[in-house]
Amino acid sequence: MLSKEMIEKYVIISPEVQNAMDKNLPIVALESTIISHGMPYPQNLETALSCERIVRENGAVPATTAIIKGKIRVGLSEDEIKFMATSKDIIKCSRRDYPYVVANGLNGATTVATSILTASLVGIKLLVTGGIGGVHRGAQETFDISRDLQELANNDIVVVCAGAKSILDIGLTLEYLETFGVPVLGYGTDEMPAFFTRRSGFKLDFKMDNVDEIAKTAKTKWELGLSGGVLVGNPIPQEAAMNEAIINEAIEKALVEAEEKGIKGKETTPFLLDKVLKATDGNSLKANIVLVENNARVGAQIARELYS
Ligand code: PSU
Ligand code: MN
Repeated sequence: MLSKEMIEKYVIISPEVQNAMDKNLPIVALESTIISHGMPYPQNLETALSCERIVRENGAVPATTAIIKGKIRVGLSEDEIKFMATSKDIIKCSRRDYPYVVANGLNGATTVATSILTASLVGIKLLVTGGIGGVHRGAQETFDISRDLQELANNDIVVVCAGAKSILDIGLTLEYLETFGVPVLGYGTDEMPAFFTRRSGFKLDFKMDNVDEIAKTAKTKWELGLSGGVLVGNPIPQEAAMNEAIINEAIEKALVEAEEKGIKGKETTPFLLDKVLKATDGNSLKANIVLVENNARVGAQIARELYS
């Protein structure tokens, strides 16, 4: 955690989140890259607001993270969320970009990596996202491994996601997490979910049917001095899950197009997300919204156990 002095210098915590911190109420951090770069307007705005509402309805306080005019923000107002959803000059901000964006008074959307980092600066223990970044397909050649995995490994936080998209190499992503000691818990499943679909074919070691088991695992990890994160794979609700063949075809095509166009680095994930969305006539966007909202609900429930 940052010292009080450094929090004052660099961070603005919203009154609602500050009040929750003072009273030790459950807090759920939410990322902002999904708002600025992961979904089109107006669904990005609607989803960001509905996730905040769902977190509140489930007894926790939402803390959307971002960098606005160089200030690290924990908890945004509705107007600020709208700004993140509509402004064109928002940098997708990973750890590498973070000090530059802050030092130069710029606007940054926090990825899972920098949302974890931001949450940890102020001591928040849980983050909700849609899908995490991971080891990209072909990473053996490109070295493209999302910073999300390292931040997850290095910070004491529970991250709730709907698994990883098969734009990534899910098997290698799980291997990487194992190397860095991150438990991956399947909520009601014994497989790593694949974001748009409930199954990926990759088995998880731990299936948990109750949120208190998840909170207990995280607490035990930290009490034992085993610092670092815990990843929860929460499958998309059955009724919203996509047809596996259709989504896989869209992903394969998007990967070929990215290769042909020479898309690299931080552009890769937003490029693939956009192509998949277009190839599925917007159906993938509907699925995406349902799964994020579902994560917000489960995340708030886990947070309540964590803080109890
Ligand atoms: N996966 C999604 N939607 C997203 C992202 C990932 O299904 O919006 C975003 C998240 O913010 C994640 C980031 O942290 O992309 C990963 O980017 P990269 O692969 O460049 O590390
Ligand atoms: Mn990358």
